[in-house]
Amino acid sequence: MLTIALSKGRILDDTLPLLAEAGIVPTENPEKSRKLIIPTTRDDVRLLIVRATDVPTYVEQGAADLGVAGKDVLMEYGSDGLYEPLDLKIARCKLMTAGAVGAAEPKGRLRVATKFVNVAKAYYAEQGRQVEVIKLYGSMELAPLVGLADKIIDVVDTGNTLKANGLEAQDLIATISSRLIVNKASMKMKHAPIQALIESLRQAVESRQH
Ligand code: PRT
Ligand code: MG
Repeated sequence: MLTIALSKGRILDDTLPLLAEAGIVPTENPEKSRKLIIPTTRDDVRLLIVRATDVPTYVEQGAADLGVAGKDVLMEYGSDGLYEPLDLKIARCKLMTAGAVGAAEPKGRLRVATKFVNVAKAYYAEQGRQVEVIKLYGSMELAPLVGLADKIIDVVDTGNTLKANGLEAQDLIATISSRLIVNKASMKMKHAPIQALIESLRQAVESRQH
C-alpha cells in the first residue's frame, strides 16, 4: 500500500490531474467528502487529507509514504528528514517580505509578523539584521496596519491581498512551487512502486511544460 498525504484547496486541485495521468483517481471527491482517508482506483494507493502544514510531519513520521507540500512549508519545517525528488511546478507563488505602502524603515529592531518563524529568523540572520519575530497563524496583512509589526513575511501570488490592505511586496525570499516528498524508509522498503510513481509524475509534469 502507498499512502499519499495531500491538503485540500489549491494543492489538491493541482495534484489530482497529475495523479490522474499516473492512473490514480480518488473513488470519491476529497474536496466534498468528510472522510480523511480516500481510496483510489488503484487498490494499492490511498490518499490522506491533512492540513498543508502537517504534510511533512505525516511523511517524515512514516504515516504517509509520500506527500505534496509547498516549498514554503518545507523551508519552514526543515527538510533534512525527507526526500524531495520532484518539483511538481504547481501552486506557484513567491515568499516575500511586505510592509505598508511608503512606510519608512524603522530605526532599531525590526518587528516581523509571520507564520514562517524559522524562515524569518534565518533570512534576517543572514542579513545580520536584528529582528523580533512575531508568530501569527493567519491574517498576517493586518499586523502592519494596527502597529503589531513593521513588516510581514507571507506567500504572495497576484498581490491583490496585499494591495487591498495598503501593503506592498518588498523583498523576494524564495520562489515557491509544490514538491513531491517521500519518507526515507519508504523509499528503501517500497522502492519499485515509489520510483514508478515518481517517474509517472515526472512525465506528467514535463508533458505540461510543452
Ligand atoms: O489554508 P490553511 O491554513 O489550511 O493552510 P495553507 O494556507 O498553508 O494552505 P493553502 O492550501 O492555502 O496553501 C497551500 C500552498 O499553496 C502554500 O503552502 C503555497 O505553497 C501555495 N500557494 C500558492 C499559496 C498561494 N499561492 C497563495 N496565494 N498559499 C497561500 N496563498 C495565500 C497567501 O497567504 C495570501 O493570503 O493567498 C493570499 C495571497 O494571494 P494573492 O493572490 O492575493 O497574492
Ligand atoms: Mg490558506
